[in-house]
Amino acid sequence: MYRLYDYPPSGNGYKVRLLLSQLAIPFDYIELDILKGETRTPEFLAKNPNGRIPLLELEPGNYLAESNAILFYLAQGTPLWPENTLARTQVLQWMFFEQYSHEPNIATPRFWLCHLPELNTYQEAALPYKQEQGYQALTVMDQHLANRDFFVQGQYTIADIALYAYTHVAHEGGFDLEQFSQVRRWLHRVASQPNYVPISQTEFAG
Ligand SMILES: N[C@@H](CCC(=O)N[C@@H](CS)C(=O)NCC(=O)O)C(=O)O
Repeated sequence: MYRLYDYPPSGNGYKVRLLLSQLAIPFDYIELDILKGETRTPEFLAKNPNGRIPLLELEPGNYLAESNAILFYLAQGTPLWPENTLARTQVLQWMFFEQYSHEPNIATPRFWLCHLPELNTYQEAALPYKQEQGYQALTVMDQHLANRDFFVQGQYTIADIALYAYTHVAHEGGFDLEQFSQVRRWLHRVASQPNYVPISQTEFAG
């Protein structure tokens, strides 16, 4: 059985939890506390030298890191990974967008504001810029969704899961989604998918 190493508030970890649940794939859930450095121990670094969750253990000693790579692996052969090459490439396009333009600007303010006792001088100075960049990413998403139900060819895919994870908790990073009506409608569509689980759920049938 798969074993997922994760930190419960993590949106990157949630992407994997959500997909495993939607595909009804059982898994063992191992909680680590990143605030206590539990991903930086020699034992964990032997599993993932990059010292980060999520980490999926496929079988004993065989690990996959990087949330979107894990989504790609798990979605093969399912409707969440489309059949045609252009659609597949568009899914990857949005997943790369998520990692470069979205997650660093929306997840990071959330982490700073919700999980750190106080901001250091670098974080205080960088926060407004990150939030401005985050709003730009949300604007791109809102425009794209103006005439679409989901990000790629009208079909629910792992691109939606990748982008949903931190968008639906963006308010925790100081973002107001009021002006992004298309994004808000899409959030409801994702949350209505079969076998949806909320980010707060960390109990899973193994
Ligand atoms: N690009 C990676 C980012 C992973 C990441 O930043 N994980 C954070 C939690 S969301 C982490 O493990 N931080 C612990 C640390 O850096 O020590 C992914 O998508 O999986």
